[in-house]
Amino acid sequence: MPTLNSKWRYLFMLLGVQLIVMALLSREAYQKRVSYFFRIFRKLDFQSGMAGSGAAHGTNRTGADVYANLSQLVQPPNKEDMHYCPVKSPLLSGPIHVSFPSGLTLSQVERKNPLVVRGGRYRPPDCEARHRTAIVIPHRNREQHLKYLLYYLHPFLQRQQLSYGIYVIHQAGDYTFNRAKLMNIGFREAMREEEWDCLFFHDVDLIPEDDRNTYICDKNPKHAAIAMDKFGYKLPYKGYFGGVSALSPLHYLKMNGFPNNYWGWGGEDDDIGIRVSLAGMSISRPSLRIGRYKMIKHKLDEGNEVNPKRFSLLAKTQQTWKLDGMNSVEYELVSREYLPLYTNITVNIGTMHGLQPPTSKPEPKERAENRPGR
Ligand code: UDH
Ligand code: MN
Repeated sequence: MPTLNSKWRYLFMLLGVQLIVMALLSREAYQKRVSYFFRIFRKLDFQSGMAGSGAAHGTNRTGADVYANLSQLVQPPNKEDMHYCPVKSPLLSGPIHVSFPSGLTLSQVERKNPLVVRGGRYRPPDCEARHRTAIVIPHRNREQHLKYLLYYLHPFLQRQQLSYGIYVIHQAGDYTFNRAKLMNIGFREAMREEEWDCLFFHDVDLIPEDDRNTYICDKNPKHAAIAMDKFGYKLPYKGYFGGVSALSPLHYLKMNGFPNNYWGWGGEDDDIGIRVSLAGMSISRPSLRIGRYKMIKHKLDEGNEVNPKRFSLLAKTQQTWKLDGMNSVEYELVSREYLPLYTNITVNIGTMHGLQPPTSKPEPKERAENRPGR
């Protein structure tokens, strides 16, 4: 039988323990500890999702989880203590595991990237970025691919300690697709917003597989997607410039941007490659080991049929590159939306016969042709 005395002792002990717990919780590190536990729960939650899908795709698990070690990202005590980020990011780990889990949602991607702000912008929380990169993605009717790209690209860029923004340039209507023209529009609309020092022109279906493939510009225009799975992780031919490429604003303007007159599939990437040399530059490339990409499997899209004119256009690049490009791009801005994971820019680019039609589309909010870059 406990005596009255021992009851009081227990009561005091209990109170003491409560006081210690409260004192611990109220300390500065409380937040860190709570977020640490949240991160563990999120990690477990996601890993269970990925495990199922990896098996479903029959993939061998190679490379690191693209979100691994991003939990190291924390705010410094105050902003004045910020220094430039190191030349080589300590967050890099090399090969990244890429698979395509079914059931992934955009809000899951949002939750995995709490430091990404409106419009798909990010800057490292703990250091001043050395590079400011805009990603420009030509897009129509590939929402599923976009979701996967965002899932991988956000942490990939964060690992590289870049200041970055993601722009999706969405072609309105169902007239023939024009990838290169959408890139020109992306260049203008991105540069209008910020002084990016590098632009990555990025197909929506290509997922980088190695985080040492840094999304920064070189002295010369860079072809980043040098080793794609669909070409057996080799360069298909010497002048190939498709998939993912990186140009500084100076490079871009020097070659008068990309051609506007390739409607449908094919040819425009070779034209861009030719422009690089016509403008007196050469193509730089990462190593085959690092410039690796997985392409999400797909068929040729409706509205992007193979362009039968591509070879005759290519034969004339030397005569046309100064007349057709950034200095002649015409389009109507339909909308600009600052979404949580990217800035969506919807444009009417017309057809090979000009901007009209389509007329059945919603009234454009702003006319943007021939306006200066900023
Ligand atoms: N794109 C769209 N929507 C379209 C067409 C193209 O968003 O309707 C964009 C997208 O960013 C895509 C890029 O343009 O990644 C290039 O188009 P693509 O992916 O069709 O080009 P790719 O060279 O096509 O990958 C290869 C033809 C696929 C046929 C394979 C059959 N086995
Ligand atoms: Mn593709």
